Amino acid sequence: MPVTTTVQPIPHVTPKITQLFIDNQWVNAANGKTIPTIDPATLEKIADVQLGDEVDVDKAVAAAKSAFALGSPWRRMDASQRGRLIAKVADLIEQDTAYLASLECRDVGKPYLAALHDISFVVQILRYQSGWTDKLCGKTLPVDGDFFTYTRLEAIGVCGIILPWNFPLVLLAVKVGSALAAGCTVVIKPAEQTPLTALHFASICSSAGIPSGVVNVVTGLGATAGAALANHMDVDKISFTGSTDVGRLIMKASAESNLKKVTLELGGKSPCIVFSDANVDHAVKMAHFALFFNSGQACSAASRCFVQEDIYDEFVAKAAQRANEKIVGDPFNPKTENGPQIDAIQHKKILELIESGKGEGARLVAGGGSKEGKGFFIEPTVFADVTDHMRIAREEIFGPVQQIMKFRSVEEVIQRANDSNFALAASVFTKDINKALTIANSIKSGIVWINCHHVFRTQAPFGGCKESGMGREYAEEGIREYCEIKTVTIKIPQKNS
Ligand code: TXE
Repeated sequence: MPVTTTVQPIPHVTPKITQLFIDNQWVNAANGKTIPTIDPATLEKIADVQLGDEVDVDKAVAAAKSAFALGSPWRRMDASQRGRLIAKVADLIEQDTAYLASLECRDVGKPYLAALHDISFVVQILRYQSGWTDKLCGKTLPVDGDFFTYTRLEAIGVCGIILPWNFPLVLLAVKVGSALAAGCTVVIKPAEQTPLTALHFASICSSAGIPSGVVNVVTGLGATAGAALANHMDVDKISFTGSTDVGRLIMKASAESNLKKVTLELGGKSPCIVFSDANVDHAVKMAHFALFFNSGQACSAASRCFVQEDIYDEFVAKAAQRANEKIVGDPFNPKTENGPQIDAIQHKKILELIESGKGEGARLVAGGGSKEGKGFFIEPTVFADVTDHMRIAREEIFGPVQQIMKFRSVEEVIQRANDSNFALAASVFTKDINKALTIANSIKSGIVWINCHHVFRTQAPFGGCKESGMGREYAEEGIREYCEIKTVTIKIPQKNS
């Protein structure tokens, strides 16, 4: 997707808004507390935002419930008008590209160019969803007997949207845009590390004319604000992206409260399979991108790279060289390829896993430690000769650490690639279409990329199997996740087929 560098960044950007957004009002948290949000590249405080908790979540859910009440302006609005409002939100986001990309760059620590790309993708997502509002149709059904039956797609209701910090505005747009397209109302709980763009999104929704209470944002911690949403009796659905551990807590909260619907987009340990007939330079470049994209903080990161034995040594040498050349540093420097990790907890977790790799006998061929300087930087790291039982081959590292393993045959690599609790994505590099399709049909995962990786498109569904989650996002499927199907049957005197 084309991204223009002519949109200049605002390097020391600070947020215009730091309050909660409830029922179209900007308010402080009821407890009067705030929480700082930190720039992970400099460790400077960007701003203090409200530390919302259960009390604020209750108010936001009440507002969202009332906005969804029968006869409300949102419920009575034409579907086409709902679409126009979502499209208006997209237009306003596009107008604020420099501000939003700069905020995202500073709050997440992602390179400005990558942040620009995110904002451009957000606009595409919302425009796509805006076109779906008046095309979500039920069916008429030829049922047995003298009846006329049709189905209606109805909005689920109040949706709790719990977000992570790796793609804050993209994931917000995917979830909230789909929910609004279906006619739902939302309470958004951004990640505590990256709350800023969600607050600006709320102000844009208000400017676009989205009715009061339809979009609400409560910033705060997962264990309080997030858990309050997951346990709430008036929340009809939770859409969550984050860790598998918290995904389990959300399912449990649903089971123990009102059996709200749940969509989960969780961790991964995605394989990237490189056959010896592939173009090695292209495969090295793509496997590198597949892992190091967003500093390794992507759920579909290719964190198990299986390389066929004949090209293994060449691949390892080139992969190490590419990692050593990577420019890691100030996200506002246009030459920077990777910024820091999000926070001290992730930084520590990644370094600990790197040490486990060294300890378990993997061969370190690039990086291997923290990078000098203030922020949460880690050297681009590559391990070769990784075996399937090492922790770095089994656990989600979520950092710039590539694992390379050797394989011999198609059958062997299929068995090894499938030997994981996760099943989100996979990629395969080969010139042989039969091999590519054999892999595509045999790997358990929600997504397979052939001779490419991380191709995210608003028209194509995305989501995982096994412990990588449930449900799909993007595309028509993603919007249908926010709908219930109602079957209406009418007794008729006599049918004529
Ligand atoms: O995630 P959490 P963390 C993975 C990745 C990473 C690990 C931990 O492996 O290293 O998770 O990251 C909210 N009830 N991913 O700790 O805790 C929290 O406030 C309700 C993969 O940041 O799952 C935040 O808004 N909500 C992933 C969101 O959940 C709760 C992206 C995610 O936080 C909660 C991020 C609770 N009890 C991490 N506890 C991906 N799939 O892309 C926390 N939260």
